[in-house]
Amino acid sequence: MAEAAVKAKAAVSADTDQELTDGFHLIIDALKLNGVKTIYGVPGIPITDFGRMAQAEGIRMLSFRHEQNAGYAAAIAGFLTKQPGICLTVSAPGFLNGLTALAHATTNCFPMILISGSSEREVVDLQQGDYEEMDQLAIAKPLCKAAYRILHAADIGIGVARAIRSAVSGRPGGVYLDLPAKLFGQIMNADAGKKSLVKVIDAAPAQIPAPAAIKRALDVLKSAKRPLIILGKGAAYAQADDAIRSFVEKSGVPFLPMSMAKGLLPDTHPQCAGAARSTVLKDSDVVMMIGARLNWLLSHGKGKNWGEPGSKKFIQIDIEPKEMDSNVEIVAPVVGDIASCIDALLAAMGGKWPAPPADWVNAVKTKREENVAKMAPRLMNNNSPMDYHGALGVLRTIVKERPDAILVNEGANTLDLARGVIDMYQPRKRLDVGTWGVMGVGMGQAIAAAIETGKPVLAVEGDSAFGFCGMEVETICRYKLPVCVVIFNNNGIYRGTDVNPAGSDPATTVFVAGARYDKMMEAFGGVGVNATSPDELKRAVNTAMDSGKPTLINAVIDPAAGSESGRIGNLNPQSALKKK
Ligand code: OXT
Ligand code: ADP
Ligand code: MG
Repeated sequence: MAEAAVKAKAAVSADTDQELTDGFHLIIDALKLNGVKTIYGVPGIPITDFGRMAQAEGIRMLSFRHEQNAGYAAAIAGFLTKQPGICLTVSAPGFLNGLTALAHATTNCFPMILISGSSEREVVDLQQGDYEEMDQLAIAKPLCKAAYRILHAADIGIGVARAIRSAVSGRPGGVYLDLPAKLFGQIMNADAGKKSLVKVIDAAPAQIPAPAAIKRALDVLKSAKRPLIILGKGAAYAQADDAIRSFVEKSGVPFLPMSMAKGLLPDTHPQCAGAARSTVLKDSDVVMMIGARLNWLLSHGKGKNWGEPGSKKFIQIDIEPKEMDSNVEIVAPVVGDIASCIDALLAAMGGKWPAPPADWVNAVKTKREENVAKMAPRLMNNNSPMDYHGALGVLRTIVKERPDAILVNEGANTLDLARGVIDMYQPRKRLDVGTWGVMGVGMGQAIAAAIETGKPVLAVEGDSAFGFCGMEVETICRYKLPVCVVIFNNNGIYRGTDVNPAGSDPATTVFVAGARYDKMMEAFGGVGVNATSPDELKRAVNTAMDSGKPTLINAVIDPAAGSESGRIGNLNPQSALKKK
């Protein structure tokens, strides 16, 4: 099958002697022309041969066990590379499996293209019950930035170009590309086909901020008595690392990194206020956001976390004009791409810039040192079973010693505590649940991080979080990826100690006690380790990171150690009856 299909490219029409091509090859050529090197997906009707042919033509095809994980891989590939990550699925059920990841990419502003095969338009539109019938384009539309369908082989070049430009230009996001089964087999003249392809020029054009906006922003920043810079994952995405560091250092302003912006400047940098989060949010008077939104993760810029109402002025740098004033008034909006905005700010700051008031800088430093000192002894314990701090203490040292490794992190307590404990030293090394707090991103992210960067990956996973994507350990073993998965196994969601008061069924948040996730890795030829103390954990992770062999470490955590919903228990609705 595959061989016959590959040969079709060189087929010659018997009637006219013309060289022919088909939809399969035009799509592959269009993607390659635009620099696509990797596709994440799951094969099946009608895209099985497409995957084979793409592989035969040099595109790296990563076959997953579930489309959702392939989609999360594509989404994070987009974040890491600034090129759209590509996810390929079959029709209806495969498409729907990929859709959560497409929506996640859009929500997180990651460029991604979900390409799904689909059933025949004529049959779908008359609802005549085709194989995997579904109006996929209509369903995808509200969940992504743009959605397109290509019906004719001659439109493949322009369709792929539109999808790429839509994904990466302006605010990046998810794009859906619908390819009906009939398209793949359409034949056209090879020369005309080649001419119909489009190489996208300047897919994400620089968006230069207005000089007046730059001046306004600097005037507000200069007037501050207690300034703060918040770096978000948009700043990490922008890959303007040196300029951002120069700007932050020249300003002298304390900075607070959002989760995936950690490492843009090292967490150990003297201006880092990560360990003084509540203090800087509450007490600052001017806040400059760089690629961060005032959404739930920043309590919408108001309320008790932000001190007295009216006590703040906000400056915001973002590529999306509609983001301004989304939650509170932005007194100095700077609309543009972050690289251009930061360059313009640096140029306008001139040679010298006044340092922020020393009492503010010192207050932040004091609070930070207090919190770091408070945490330090908790990280040194060698308890067995482990608590979160004991286990994270050793992982913190391992990441310090291997700053170019990529850390993937999900869970509730496993996420929230790891974020605080594990310092990051380089940009785009921390990947996690993002804007939606979604569980199950871990294995897709780990796979894409290894593929796209070639660096070793340490995935720190809650046992529940891992359950959403765990079958992909087979994928990790199959492609022999340098991924070390550490499962914080506390027998459940948040804690493993809940009891059902009314019957013999287990409580809703608990899992099989004492499960051995390490055996899953062994089943596929990887290394499995059961670690019951921080010392054992440290040895096992170091061995895995040195060897680069796929490894899964079942880290036994005290089931009583976690708290409900980690650090966001306040978001759980309260029962009205309980309150009475
Ligand atoms: O300043 P103060 O004094 O306040 O102190 C702060 C910092 O200054 C300080 N700090 C430090 N101190 C010392 N040293 C250092 N280095 C340092 N760094 C910081 O520490 C504190 C806290 O700092 P932090 O973390 O920065 O601040 P805070 O206040 O927590 O920040 C607020 C937030 C909102 C920004 C932050 O909490 C945050 O980013 N949170 C993200 C939360 C999130 O997204 N959670 C995931 C979702 S939870 C829930 O929905 C889950 N589900 C449901 C579900 C989901 N999500 N998805 C799907 C598809 N289906 C269902 C499920 C099923 S979680 C979950 C599974 C959970 O079970 P697991 O087994 O996986 O995990 P376990 O819980 O481990 O069992
Ligand atoms: P975090 O969760 O880290 O706070 P968010 O995802 O909320 O970050 O915000 C990221 C913001 O960055 C989005 O508003 C997005 O429009 C913006 N953004 C993404 N890339 C760029 C870029 N290259 N230039 C400017 N803004 C960007
Ligand atoms: Mg758990």
